[in-house]
Amino acid sequence: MSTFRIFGSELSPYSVKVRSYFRYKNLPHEWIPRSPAVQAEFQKYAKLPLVPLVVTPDGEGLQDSTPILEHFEARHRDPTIEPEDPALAFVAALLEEYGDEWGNKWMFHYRWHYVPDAWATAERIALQMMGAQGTLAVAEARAAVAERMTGRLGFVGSNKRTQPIIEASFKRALALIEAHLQTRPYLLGGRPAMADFGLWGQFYEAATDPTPGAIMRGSAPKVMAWVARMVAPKSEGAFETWAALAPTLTPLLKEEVAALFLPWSTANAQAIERGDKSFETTLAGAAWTQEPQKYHARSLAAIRRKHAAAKAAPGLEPILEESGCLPFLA
Ligand SMILES: N[C@@H](CCC(=O)N[C@@H](CS)C(=O)NCC(=O)O)C(=O)O
Repeated sequence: MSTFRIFGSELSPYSVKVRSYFRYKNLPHEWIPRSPAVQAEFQKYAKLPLVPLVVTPDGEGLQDSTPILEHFEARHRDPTIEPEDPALAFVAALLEEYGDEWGNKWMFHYRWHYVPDAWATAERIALQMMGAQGTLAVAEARAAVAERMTGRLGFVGSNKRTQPIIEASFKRALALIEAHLQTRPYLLGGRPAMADFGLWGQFYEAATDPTPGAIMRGSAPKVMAWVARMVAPKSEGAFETWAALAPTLTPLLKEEVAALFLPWSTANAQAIERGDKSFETTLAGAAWTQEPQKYHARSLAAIRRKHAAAKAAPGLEPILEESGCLPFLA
């Protein structure tokens, strides 16, 4: 098989997610850090100015990490990241979506809200982009990146009012996943699933940043081991059954996905439909306000389509009902 090219960044959760997937599937690939030196080549294939971009040996450009994983999963099944049980496969897709869309708020908030985190990350991005051009170019780029990215905090919904909700959610998810990973190497058992790739990208980035990294190292050794494992995941066994996973996975669905992520995503999509410039909602009893995020309305529609297709799967409705997810998906 010829080689795929992945244009990405070590600092981009969606890029490292796709790279880990390629490693797990043993798909031959070249990792190309995005920089001005590769910009012309990047633009030849990219429809959007976003990483990751996968270029196939036939010269097709693929973007958006979830469809990218689905594209390759349809063509290279073995080892599959999709559990045979369709109910579990939907839970994995829902957790991937939660990681991609809500987990990104933890990552982005900690990275650009706290000054040491912002400067550390801006330095790493500047080195990747401008390292070849010398110290002065790196220093200038670092300042520009820090200013641009801290200015974007509001886009993901990080502001004075939402800060406590985002930080409490990060710590809660971390504790729940820490409990869940006590007896298994991956979220659904002995091998990685869609859920691992989505959630891991965000935790991997958080682990490299000073503030959330310290929280993770201080409180979640199993999550840290999973973060390391997922850099180049290997199958260590079979997927578990829902019955085995439920005791420690239901709390994550209940307290995070149903209590925060799905109501947020629904309120966001409604605000876009109304054409509102900002929206307010209540998440688990706390007030949330932000300007709507366009992309997320599309991904909510996508997860609802996946739910409609999986609806008849034995055992799925009770899982979603018990956890409180169902009303947001129907
Ligand atoms: N939904 C997309 C998100 C991609 C994305 O937001 N990429 C960010 C980096 S994490 C990006 O390229 N931002 C533009 C930039 O940094 O210039 C995916 O899953 O691939």
